[in-house]
Amino acid sequence: MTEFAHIRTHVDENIAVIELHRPDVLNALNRKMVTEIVTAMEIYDRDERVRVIVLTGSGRAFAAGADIDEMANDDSITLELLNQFAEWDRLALIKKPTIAAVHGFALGGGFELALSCDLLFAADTAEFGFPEVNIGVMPGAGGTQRLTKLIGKTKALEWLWTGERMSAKEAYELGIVNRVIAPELLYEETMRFAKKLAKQPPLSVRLIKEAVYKAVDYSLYEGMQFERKNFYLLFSSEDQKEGMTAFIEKRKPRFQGR
Ligand code: CO8
Repeated sequence: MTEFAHIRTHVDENIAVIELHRPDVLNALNRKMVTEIVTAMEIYDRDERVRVIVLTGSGRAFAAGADIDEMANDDSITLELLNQFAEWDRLALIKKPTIAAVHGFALGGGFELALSCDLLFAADTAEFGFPEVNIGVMPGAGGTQRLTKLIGKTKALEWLWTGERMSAKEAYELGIVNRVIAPELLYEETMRFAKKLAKQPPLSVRLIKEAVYKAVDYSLYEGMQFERKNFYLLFSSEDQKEGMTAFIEKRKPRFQGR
């Protein structure tokens, strides 16, 4: 396996495990880390030993979102030219089953990453949310699309507008999470399920996945193109600079609506 800086990987029987590993910043997703996650997923997707891919976080979070320090000074044109979200489109092309095992925070891009997986197992201490609105932006990697498809427009708007965090139990009740598990058993239970799934006929599992997403995601691509233009646009606003600067300076932001 390739050497990675921000993730750790291993294969246990026929389950590949990818662990986000920037614990000092709650696994905040910088661009290199996203590239590494997608690269590892693609390698395991083609690896004959592997039947299921599990994604998890080290330290006290799954991931607390995109790395705010990295993007605080971006502008709309830089983001358009970087085209970083093309990486996220590749995640949707993974053919094998993917399971997110989430403990602690799964916020912003971290929540989007968990929602990009096929199944989501959560520790009862997990907290999910889209706090982007609190720093003057919005989700950019599928959050507005995937959350709305899962829980409907009315509930999605409330969570996205308020930026409040939902508990694992709330996420379960909303149909976002498959299982809520005691934190000390999260990894073990996820692996047990993954190993059970790995015993199912791989081709059936693969083609069922493909068919289910045809039903769910028919217009996801169009939605995500639209979402990302809006995400880029917000980087022209003063409120984005204010929100992210305030976060970095550990003070309350003053938003002015422009
Ligand atoms: N980016 C950079 N650093 C972060 C982030 C982040 N998203 N989250 C936490 N950290 C850092 C903190 O700055 C802190 O670093 P230091 O020790 O050097 O001060 C360290 O992680 C620990 O964090 P806290 O001390 O703040 O820990 P608390 O337990 O007090 O608070 C919270 C935890 C509530 C999670 C808090 O850290 C927080 O609010 N984080 C930001 C959450 C957020 O706004 N996320 C959304 C980011 S925007 C986004 O995700 C846009 C998605 C676009 C597409 C995705 C592309 C990858």
